[in-house]
Amino acid sequence: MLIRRSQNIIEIPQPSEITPRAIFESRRHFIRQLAVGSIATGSMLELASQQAFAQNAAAQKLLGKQNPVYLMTDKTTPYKDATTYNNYYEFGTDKAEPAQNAGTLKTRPWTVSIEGEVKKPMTLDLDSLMKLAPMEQRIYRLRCVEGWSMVIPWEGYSLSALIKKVEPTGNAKYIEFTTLADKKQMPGLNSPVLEWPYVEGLRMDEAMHPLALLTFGMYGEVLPNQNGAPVRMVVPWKYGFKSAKSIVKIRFLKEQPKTAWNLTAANEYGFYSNVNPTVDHPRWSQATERRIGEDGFFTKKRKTLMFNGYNDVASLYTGMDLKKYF
Ligand SMILES: Nc1nc2c(c(=O)[nH]1)N[C@H]1C(S)=C(S)[C@@H](COP(=O)(O)O)O[C@H]1N2
Ligand SMILES: [Mo]
Repeated sequence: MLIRRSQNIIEIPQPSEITPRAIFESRRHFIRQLAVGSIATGSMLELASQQAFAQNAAAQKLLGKQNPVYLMTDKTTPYKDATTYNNYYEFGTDKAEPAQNAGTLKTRPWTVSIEGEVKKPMTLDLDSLMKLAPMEQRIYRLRCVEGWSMVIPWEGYSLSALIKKVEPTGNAKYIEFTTLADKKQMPGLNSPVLEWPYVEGLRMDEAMHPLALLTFGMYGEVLPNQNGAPVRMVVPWKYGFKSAKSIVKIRFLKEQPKTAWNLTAANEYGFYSNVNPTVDHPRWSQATERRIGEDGFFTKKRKTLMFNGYNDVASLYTGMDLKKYF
């Protein structure tokens, strides 16, 4: 369930599959209390975070202020699972390989250049980029096209803050993210599995949506390398591959960018790739998903929700045939 707050707290209830109603209701109450900022919850949250969050003693802390607009009743995925089951093909195609191989990624110094259809092109070092807007913590569900999902507390700010800063021209209709491709640091680049560098993109109005998060951390710490350090996107209403890791360049374009997965297999990976349980991938059903960390032989799969439950974005696609523009 996604909690949205405008003037009042508006809840968008989702069918709860396995939770007995009483527990579901009390959780709802708990979240509502959180959203209005009742006193007791600060410490309760802290307790929860100590249990579920950061377990990497060496990691640098990066705790954003929790944004009550983006909370979930779903349990957060254990840190261990979120950091050892990854897709990051630059470090290998096996889910365990990024955690094993990404130690070679050098995340400082790091710069991101912002180019193309903007009035103020700029190259920002990581610290300047991180200071551009207040760091928030948002709990988002991320759904991979392979049929699994995770729930992760991310640290970052809306990409729109950066977009406003560089002042796009009237020609800017799309935004392109290019990620690092350095053979010296990334053994996976020797494999022709994808066209390197890994490139992703969004339409401008999608990129401006407040949900689109420019992300620097998770679980109150800087991003582990395997999760896309030092800066990545998290676009929670789209399949995970749209959320590019380790971004080095952001370009504003007139035309739709050529994205890595779309170039590799256009019939399988559309440019939009909004989570949509009614449009199957040729090899995987998108109707259900398995939540990483709660796998077990008898674990029931969860129903996948339209836009991954982020119904807020629906208005971006009015009049569009989402079967055609998958
Ligand atoms: N640069 C880059 N970004 C990437 C990928 C990748 O292989 N390379 N994999 C994508 C895919 S398929 C998914 S599901 C998510 C996984 O993010 P996570 O490991 O933080 O869960 O990252 C996305 N971003
Ligand atoms: Mo994915």
